Amino acid sequence: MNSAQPWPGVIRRYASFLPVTAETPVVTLLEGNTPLIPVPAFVSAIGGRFDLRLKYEAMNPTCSFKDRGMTMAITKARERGAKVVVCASTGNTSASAAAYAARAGLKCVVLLPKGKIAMGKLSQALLYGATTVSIEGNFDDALRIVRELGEAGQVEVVNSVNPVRIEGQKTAAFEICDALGDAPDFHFLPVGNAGNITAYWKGFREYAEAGLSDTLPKMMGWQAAGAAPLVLGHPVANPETVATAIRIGNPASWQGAVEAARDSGGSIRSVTDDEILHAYKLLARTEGIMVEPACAAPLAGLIQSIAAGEIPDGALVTATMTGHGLKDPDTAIRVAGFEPHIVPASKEAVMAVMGL
Ligand code: AN7
Repeated sequence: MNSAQPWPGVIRRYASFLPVTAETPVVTLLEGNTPLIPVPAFVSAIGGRFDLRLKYEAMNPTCSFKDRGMTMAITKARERGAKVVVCASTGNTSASAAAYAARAGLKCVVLLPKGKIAMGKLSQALLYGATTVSIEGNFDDALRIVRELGEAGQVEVVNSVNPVRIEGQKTAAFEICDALGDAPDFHFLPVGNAGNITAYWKGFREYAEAGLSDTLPKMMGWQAAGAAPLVLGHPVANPETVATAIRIGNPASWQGAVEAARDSGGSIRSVTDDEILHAYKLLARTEGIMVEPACAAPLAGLIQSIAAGEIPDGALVTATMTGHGLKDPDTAIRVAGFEPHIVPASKEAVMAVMGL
């Protein structure tokens, strides 16, 4: 694409890789084209000797990677003449669905696990005008109900069980290859419902098959220890983790995730909540980059991989930072470890705080 032209969103940019035609009524908020940020200070703080770049998906219109799949899902829903879209969500899918449905003039219904949604995400679904339903259960319960609604045939399901979601999300792998000139050696990312690891692996393979990249990365997926069905090899009935985005016990794209790890020579492993929060704070303090807790799972995973001697010196490593830190301000304030100093409105009082 001519770099002098404005970014057209992921569907128009990568149309030849997507199930669209010239007549498809594209619904876009100009998602994609997110930065790939080098983070040398973080790498040195964790004792690595490699080049790490973060695919900062927080820069999408609703501040998560979900917008790549949602532009596809809502576009196809409109093409098919659907009137109502519905999804289950740990928060980001609902924010994205609500935004793109508003843009398309479709009715949107989101099913959320009661009390386990980060405040930023809930605020988005509500403000975009989605009918917001709190299920007295977890994400897996909500997705089961959504599948049942889909089978009844009156609504369009926009969860990643809808294959066009995966198609849209694979564009992030294309962008990484475009930015680097080839695929990285390793790609790290968080795994919840497992759509994204499936999508990235598909994207990396399709770009290589098209001759636009030469190599394939090892796919390194990370779950939270309290919600690690892919690591344990069986569904988890009551998943728990501080990283509510990936609080999922029975991932829909189970098979896709297993294949991505196996076929790429990578793995899917887990990190504890303590490891997640350590990496979350460390990234913020060393690089000035705020991500939501789920994104810190692959960062904590990198620390494990360094200890295991898995990352050769000089390797090129990418990691997806799937959502913005502002999605979950409560966790940020809790983890920060201090609160504002409250002082009288005088220069002297501020100087005292500064130790002057
Ligand atoms: C920030 O929004 O499942 O493995 O319902 O929000 O593709 O599910 C979110 C998942 C990682 C995991 N990081 O991706 C939902 C939802 C963030 C996320 C994941 C999610 P998948």
